[in-house]
Amino acid sequence: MNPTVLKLGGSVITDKDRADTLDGATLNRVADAVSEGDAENLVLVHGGGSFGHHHASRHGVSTTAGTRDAGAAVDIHGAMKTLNEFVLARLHERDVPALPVHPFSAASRDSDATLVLPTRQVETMLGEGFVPVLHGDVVAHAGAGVTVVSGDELVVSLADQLDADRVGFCSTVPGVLDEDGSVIPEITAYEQAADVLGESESTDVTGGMAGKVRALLELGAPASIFGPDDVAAFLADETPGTRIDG
Ligand code: IP8
Repeated sequence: MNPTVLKLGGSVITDKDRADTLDGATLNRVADAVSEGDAENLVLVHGGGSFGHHHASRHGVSTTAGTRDAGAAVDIHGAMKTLNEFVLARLHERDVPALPVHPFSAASRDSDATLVLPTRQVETMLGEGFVPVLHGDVVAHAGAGVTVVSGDELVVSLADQLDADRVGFCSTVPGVLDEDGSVIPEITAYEQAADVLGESESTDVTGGMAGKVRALLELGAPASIFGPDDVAAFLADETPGTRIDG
């Protein structure tokens, strides 16, 4: 069985309105679902929420705007490591054998911004029965200093390199919603979602739901976008929320 990659959205596990603040209740619910589900061959990735994004915007750093200020880079990275420690602690409390993987120490971008993410350590951890937990971070970027790498980019790269069977995105919403607020069960082409998502073809891959849908349509594996209540169903091999399969 090939790995499953599950992203926990930063706004799911943190309180978006307060810097450096967890949404502890939701993180507990998600950690419960992971501990009760099938954690074999599972790779977790979490986003930045009010930890990474707060510090990145304070320093004016994004996926495209870099910094050459080492202190700023370490500040953003430090916030993400703190969040990662919280996530690991909640998983360890539930006996999930989670290990940290900090992309800053391993990944980079080349001068055309392509992400280079080594995965041998992740594969070895999986082979030894651990659950690697990566996170959105900063990375050295040729020609730009240090830029942000989003958890979504990490998921796409991991899914591709590990030949993942399934990819899940736990978001604050229960899926991709149509005009009436109902979950669209399946998206197989970008045009299907473009109207309701109201974003242009040029949307950055890390920018919002439209960009996410487009990146996921290009993945070799089916992906699902669902809310925190559906993590257990996803790990039980169901396809909650919106299934995206190009
Ligand atoms: O929340 C962003 O990760 P994302 C990470 O997955 C930082 O976009 C450092 C802002």
